[in-house]
Amino acid sequence: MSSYEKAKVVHALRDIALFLQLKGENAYRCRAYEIAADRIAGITEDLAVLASENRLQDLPGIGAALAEKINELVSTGRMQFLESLRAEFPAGILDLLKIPDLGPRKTAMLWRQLEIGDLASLESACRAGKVAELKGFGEKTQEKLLSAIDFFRRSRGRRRLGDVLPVANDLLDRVKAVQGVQRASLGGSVRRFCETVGDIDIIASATEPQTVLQAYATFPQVSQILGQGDSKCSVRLLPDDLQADLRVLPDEDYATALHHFTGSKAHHIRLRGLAQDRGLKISEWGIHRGEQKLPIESEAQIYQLLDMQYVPPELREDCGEVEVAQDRALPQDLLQREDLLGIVHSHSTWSDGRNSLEAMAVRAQQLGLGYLTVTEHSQSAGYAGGLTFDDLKRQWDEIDQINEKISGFRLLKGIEVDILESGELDFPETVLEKLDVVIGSIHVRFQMDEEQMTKRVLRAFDNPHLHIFGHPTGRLIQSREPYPLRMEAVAEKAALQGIALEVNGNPKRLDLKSEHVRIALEHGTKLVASADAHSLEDLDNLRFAAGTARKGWARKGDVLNTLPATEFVAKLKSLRQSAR
Ligand code: DGT
Ligand code: CA
Ligand code: CA
Ligand code: ZN
Repeated sequence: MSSYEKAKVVHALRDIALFLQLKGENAYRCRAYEIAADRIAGITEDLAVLASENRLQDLPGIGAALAEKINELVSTGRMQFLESLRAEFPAGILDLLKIPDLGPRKTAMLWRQLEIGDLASLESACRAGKVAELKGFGEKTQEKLLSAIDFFRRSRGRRRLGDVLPVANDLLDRVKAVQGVQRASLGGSVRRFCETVGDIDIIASATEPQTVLQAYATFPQVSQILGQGDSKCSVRLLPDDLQADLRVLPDEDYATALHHFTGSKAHHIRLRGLAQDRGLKISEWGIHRGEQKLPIESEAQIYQLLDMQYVPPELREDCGEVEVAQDRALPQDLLQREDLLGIVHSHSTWSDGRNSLEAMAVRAQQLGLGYLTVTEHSQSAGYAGGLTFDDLKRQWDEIDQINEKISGFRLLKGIEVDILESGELDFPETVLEKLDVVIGSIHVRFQMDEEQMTKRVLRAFDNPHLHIFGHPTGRLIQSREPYPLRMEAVAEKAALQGIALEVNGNPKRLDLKSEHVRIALEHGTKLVASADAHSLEDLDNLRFAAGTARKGWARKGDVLNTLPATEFVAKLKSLRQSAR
């Protein structure tokens, strides 16, 4: 019996104690499981032997019933009692206990009185002020819980791609600068453009891997070395303990290693099957035919060997790409950041943005873009400095002046109009018809059921002046659940009515997410890839929008802001007109 399995028993007993406390069982019974867990943790004899000889119940604190449960777990790997307890609660409830300040007693109160069963529901209840109203909690505790949730996510959970990508790119640049490095790339979930990632993976080749690994371990951003071997070094990074794995190999192994450590695991499992059919073996160590290792210089060659098209990293998730690549039907014109010619969604100091219109225009032009659509919030959006019709008219004067001043670039007149609870838009048609670009978004009144919310959105699509549905699900990654919405129905009607769906590139949103992008495209819906810029720096969000759209299999032709300004505006209008 390994110590791992002893740990498993201890863990199970502790979980039982927690679940019983959550159920409000008497303290004595709960305590009995904790005592038993401590007892097992302390034994030096082999647990499997104790169990097989029926000697567990001789241990002080362990009765016949408990001994039987432990026997069951040791011999079958499962414990019915624990599984039935687990089934009574939401999967995320034990996560709550990892938050400092939340013991079993308080967690039980949250569960029984507010049905809070995971971090997401705890967070939304805190934000709605409901937790502060419970006896023994209060405003202060509620505040503390919110920041504890945030910290928990950052330090132990997965991280948002938007927070990790800049760190990963810095690290990669540093690796490339180490003497002797021949090739280097990001790998893993970061290279696949997953919206959250567990850690950073970098793959490099060099004539002397050891020197590179040693240099890596002394990079200034390294806070801790987790492990170092012949070809790998794992570290934690400042400031918040993000893990980063570097693998360095001789150059002849680079392509297969890059491919292996890019993943996903699910994609690889499929490829391994295909390789077997051809008498090949794919592994971390390369591609072998019998004992012979095949020389592989590029990832493209791996797919050639398997008689299929090259699969770009973003698509390697085993969600249909293998079959389609075998049929040689993968899109060859997947969207790239460079395909985007203009910004669709932006805010300036006129509403809740940080920079002036002119500054935004100048920066967008520097980024190589041809236009920027100004889409401030609408009149009822008091929370975000919404504009009245009078404000809009004054803004149009300013836009006209800037457009005269800057050549080769255009500010477009737009609005991000609130979709009200009824599904009506927050400006009359007489105002909306004067604008080049109308984005409709939901910013308030999220508490509707799926039927109501879907109806609200579909109703908005009947407004003849709406062009784009903004951040369609309202989610904030790891902090706010999407509102309930029937995406199939939304995509279908959007296609029918000629309304584009936004792929919002704010790295906290990524909304539509890539899975929804695919649903939208299957219905023939058009997309825009937007920055939702509230500052100069946010203009760079375009790369997150492009990457998310691409991961959802979007091609250049599916995305309207790959068109130049005049054609973009004309297309928005013609899509609506041909629908009616
Ligand atoms: P993450 O870090 O959780 O966001 O996701 P990944 O995909 O970056 O996973 P990670 O860092 O554990 O490993 C990087 C890649 O290495 C993974 O995508 C595929 C490959 N890999 C790692 N472990 C295994 C394994 O046990 N089997 C196979 N086939 N591949 C693995
Ligand atoms: Ca990873
Ligand atoms: Ca890793
Ligand atoms: Zn918005």
